[in-house]
Amino acid sequence: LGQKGCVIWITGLSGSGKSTLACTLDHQLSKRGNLSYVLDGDNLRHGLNKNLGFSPEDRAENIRRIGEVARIFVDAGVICIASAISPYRKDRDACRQLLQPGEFIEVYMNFPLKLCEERDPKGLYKLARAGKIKGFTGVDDPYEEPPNSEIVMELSEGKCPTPAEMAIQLLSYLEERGFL
Ligand code: GGZ
Repeated sequence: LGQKGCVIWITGLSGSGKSTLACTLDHQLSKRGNLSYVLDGDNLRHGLNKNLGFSPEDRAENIRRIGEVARIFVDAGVICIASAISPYRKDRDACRQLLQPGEFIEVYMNFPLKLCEERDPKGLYKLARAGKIKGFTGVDDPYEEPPNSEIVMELSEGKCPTPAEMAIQLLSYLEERGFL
């Protein structure tokens, strides 16, 4: 395959662009002839994780399962792109511990809550502010910022890299570290 398995773990608030980046990177990798697979939190909640809600325990279990599946992909030599809010530090760190040093590449989408809320592609922030969804990340459930992600995407109103630009940055990172 000319690649080595690893996990690109994309964390950040709802509406911060995790899924879009995951999908863009996935396409760029397949164009180069690499084998990758996206594990998207929201999608997996329709199948593997459909018995889970958004309590802290259920989120922990959601992230644990995604981490274990990611580990299987890495074992098979696949570049696994996981995108989930993964709001709690201990859950993300437990996934990191499943892998060899360097194989877990955390990407933090540092996008201000205010802007995620303005985007609100599915109208969920609006529902959360109205009290119709309880325990929504960033509104009434915490997002614990990652203190030392391998990569931080600094996103703000003025300067915003496009998903394609961010994906290229990730490809360079993978090349530099010998995964591609
Ligand atoms: C956060 C929620 C919630 C609550 C439903 N809190 O932006 P989306 O809509 O499409 O993606 C979000 C998705 C979050 O699933 P994850 O598996 O990534 O979450 S976690 O890592 O915390 O387990 C959002 C939607 O589900 N959603 N209710 N209460 N996001």
